[in-house]
Amino acid sequence: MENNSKKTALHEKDGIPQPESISKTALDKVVRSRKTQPSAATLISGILSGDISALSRAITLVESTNLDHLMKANEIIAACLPHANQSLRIGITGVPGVGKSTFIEAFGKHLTAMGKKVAVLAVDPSSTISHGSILGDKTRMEELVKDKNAYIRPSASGETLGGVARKTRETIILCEAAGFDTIVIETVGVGQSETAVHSMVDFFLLLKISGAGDELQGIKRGIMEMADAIVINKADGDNVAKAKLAKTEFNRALHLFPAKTSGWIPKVTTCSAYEKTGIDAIWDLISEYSSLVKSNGYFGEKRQEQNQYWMMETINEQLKNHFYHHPEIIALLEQKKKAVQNDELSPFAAAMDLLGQYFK
Ligand SMILES: Nc1nc2c(ncn2[C@@H]2O[C@H](COP(=O)(O)OP(=O)(O)OP(=O)(O)O)[C@@H](O)[C@H]2O)c(=O)[nH]1
Ligand SMILES: [Mg+2]
Repeated sequence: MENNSKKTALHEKDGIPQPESISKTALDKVVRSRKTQPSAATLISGILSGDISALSRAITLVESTNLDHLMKANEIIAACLPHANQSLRIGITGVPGVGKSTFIEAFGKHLTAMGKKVAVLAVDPSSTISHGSILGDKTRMEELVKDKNAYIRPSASGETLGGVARKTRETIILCEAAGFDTIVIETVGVGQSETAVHSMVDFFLLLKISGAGDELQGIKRGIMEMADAIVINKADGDNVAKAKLAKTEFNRALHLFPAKTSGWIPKVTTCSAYEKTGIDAIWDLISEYSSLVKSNGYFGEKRQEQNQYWMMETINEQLKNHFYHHPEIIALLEQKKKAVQNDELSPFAAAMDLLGQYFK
């Protein structure tokens, strides 16, 4: 009795043999599957034949921090690259609550109904823990999630925007090689994430809602400049008139910006993602943009420019990482920070000391 009281409720009675907590066959299966991770060649042929589970596995490798995984990812990307680039890449931004997820659901369904294959990705470096806004509200994309012609992947997590952006860039390539012809990349307007998304898409769409006649307040000039279209969402019910007014105001404001090198004049339109109205007109104007920039050569030029930009960005990112993770620099950096704080050293001199030490 005494002995028994020490035992927890999880213990079986003495004398009764303990069952194995894990079935041996199940365990063997797990071990075997771990050992037989598909090879790069298997994943490549899977992706090229449109196999979604191969695509997902490859994206997981792209997102990994394990060096072996990254090497495998690089091999896959290199093989996919000649099959990529056949899509239209659309960036969508807007403040939280503007209706991005609801819009992407309606827009995505519109596209798949037209026979397109749509991949939805996100760049949201703030969502390291929640794993991206997309996953958080997959309920808002209920229909699209179930659609076999759509693929939804939440934002990669990472410490830096540069890291998240690189993963998304590479994910675009994999999705395109898997046959997705329309890539939608969502971002919440935090930090520099809009600029990062702008530099990886062909068309940039700013989603807005009508306010109380102060539409232009608080909107960053840079974002207006980047936008190829401004779409005023929630143009339904009592909001219709206000949305129309907002459209006029945005149109007027856009005229104050210099002409775009693409030759495209940004458009303003209204929609209701909720009631699914105005969605077809948005696709029409994106198609109009696409044929314009493909015929005047801007489409290819911009993609080339973006490739160059990402090459340089990757170098910058890697150099910075290497510098800040250098053991000697880590120690010295704190010391120099203190010296600058105490006015013993100028910021410039401190930086030169650190760099001198690094390049020694
Ligand atoms: N009336 C109306 N409500 C809408 C419309 N689109 C979205 N909403 C509502 O607005 C709220 C926010 O929509 P979401 O799609 O989650 O917005 P979001 O931009 O993805 O928000 P975050 O993921 O937080 O950045 C939800 O309650 C939607 O139902 C619309 O066209 N009309
Ligand atoms: Mg959302």
